[in-house]
Amino acid sequence: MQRSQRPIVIATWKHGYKATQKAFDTVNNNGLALDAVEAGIRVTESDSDVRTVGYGGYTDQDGNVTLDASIMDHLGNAGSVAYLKEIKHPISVARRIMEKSNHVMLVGDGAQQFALQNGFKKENILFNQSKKDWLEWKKNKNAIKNLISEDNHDTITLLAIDKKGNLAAACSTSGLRYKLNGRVGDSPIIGSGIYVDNEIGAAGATGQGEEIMKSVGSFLILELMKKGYDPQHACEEANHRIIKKYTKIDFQVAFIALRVDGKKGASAINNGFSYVLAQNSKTTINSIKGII
Ligand code: SD4
Repeated sequence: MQRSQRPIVIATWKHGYKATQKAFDTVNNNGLALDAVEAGIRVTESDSDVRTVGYGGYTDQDGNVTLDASIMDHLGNAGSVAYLKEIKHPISVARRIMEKSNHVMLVGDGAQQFALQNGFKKENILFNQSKKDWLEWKKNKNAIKNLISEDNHDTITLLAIDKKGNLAAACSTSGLRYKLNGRVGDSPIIGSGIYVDNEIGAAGATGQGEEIMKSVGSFLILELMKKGYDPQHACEEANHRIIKKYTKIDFQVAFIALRVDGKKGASAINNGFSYVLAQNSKTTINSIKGII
């Protein structure tokens, strides 16, 4: 298959606009796909308006912001962090783990220790409004029922192709709002939250992490593409495999994919999902109709 000669970036959710532009600028200026996805995700991690990524993220049930992130390059190298506290850019810690340690994944105190030893600073990442929202939620814990709403789902997942036709993927999240202390989602799990096979393409996920983990969604999409599914059908099939387990679905899962030739796919179980695409120096927000 002919590799794309033109840079392309795709991101989950419309809030990924600024991240997509940053990533696209990076690849468009001859940067690596890996640098592009990291740079893009850092934009969202710093943005307190995005309430489920980095600074500004919602807390867990105990009022702590705990972050998950992962990154993967065109050589199949991967790094990830989970349950990381008080560090503003988990995506950069994930990359440092990939590049500077013999491991793929560090969690909790160990991940924080590694970050501090590698030049990252401890910072207060609890946004005032997140604390207020948590105190409010504690008064009436049943108030959040709608797991499908965009407010509760906006992990940033970015996929990029650079001018050499190489791929990279990354994602970052504060996970599900008011999750149990210790809960980790799909985002830092290589193969679930993201996956790259530079011969085929890249895929990434957002939504109810438990469902994405149980189906190893991003790896599944790459394997389907290897079998000949185009990126759109591969994303849809990954969702169908989840849907067929249930008679009633009250959660959202969405996938995005990019093939080496530049063809993209995006699919969501429910309405409300959007993705951002940057191509030919044009960035667009695209809403997706849910499968069910
Ligand atoms: C998680 N998948 O922790 C993440 C949450 C998410 O959009 O994507 N929200 O389960």
